[in-house]
Amino acid sequence: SRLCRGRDFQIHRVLTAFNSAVTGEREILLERYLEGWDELVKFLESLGTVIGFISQEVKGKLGVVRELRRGAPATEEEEEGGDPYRTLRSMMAHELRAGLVDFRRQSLSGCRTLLRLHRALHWLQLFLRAVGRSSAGDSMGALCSVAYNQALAPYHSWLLRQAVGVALVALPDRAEFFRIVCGEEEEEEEKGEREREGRQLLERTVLAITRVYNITQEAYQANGMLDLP
Ligand code: 1PZ
Repeated sequence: SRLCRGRDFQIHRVLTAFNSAVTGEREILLERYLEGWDELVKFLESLGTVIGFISQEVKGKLGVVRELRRGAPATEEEEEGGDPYRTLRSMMAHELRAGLVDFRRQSLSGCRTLLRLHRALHWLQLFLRAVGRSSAGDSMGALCSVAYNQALAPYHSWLLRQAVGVALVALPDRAEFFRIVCGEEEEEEEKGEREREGRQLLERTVLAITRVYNITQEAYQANGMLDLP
């Protein structure tokens, strides 16, 4: 096993973070949501340097939301001692009230920033579902780009789509993918077991992500924010 296990990607941490991001009132806790993404960044970083610009992009978006959160004292209208960036809905209410959300041109809001992560979560949902249904020999790059074309490409420029196409060619193969997701037992006979466990964890993770995605989607829809520039 590895020396620095704790810093490696662990899919169960993605599962835990996204599961605990949803409260009984169907609120999304931003801290947990961002933690889920932190773990996904570790996964991206384990895929190698060509994917580097994608993890940089995600880290940048996470940084923007965290920076806004740090710099936002609760106003009087908001709960006493309350953190306006505690949940997705409180962030939306706060930024709308503070006039931070620009519906016509690009602005620096948590709402427009998290919307990019939200769309990426859609991509991830589609991709992981496809991976779960895949069989040995299927190309990860192909699964990736089918999901990309559906979930993200419509929001990206032609140039960016070409760059993504190049990056996806450098993706590891399916076996390597499962090794990253499920840990690395060396014994040959453990491979089948590892893949079964991996599939189960994948399924549960997809469910957790789907729940977060659907609640987030409703909140953006309710505020007419699905197209924020
Ligand atoms: C498993 C391999 C990963 C494949 C990733 C699939 C393709 C993702 C392509 C991401 C391109 C990132 C470059 C920057 C794009 C930005 O212009 C846009 C819009 O932001 P704006 O310019 O409006 O501020 N950013 C995004 O669309 C966010 C995309 C994040 C993609 C993350 C995908 C990985 C998810 C986790 C995987 C474990």
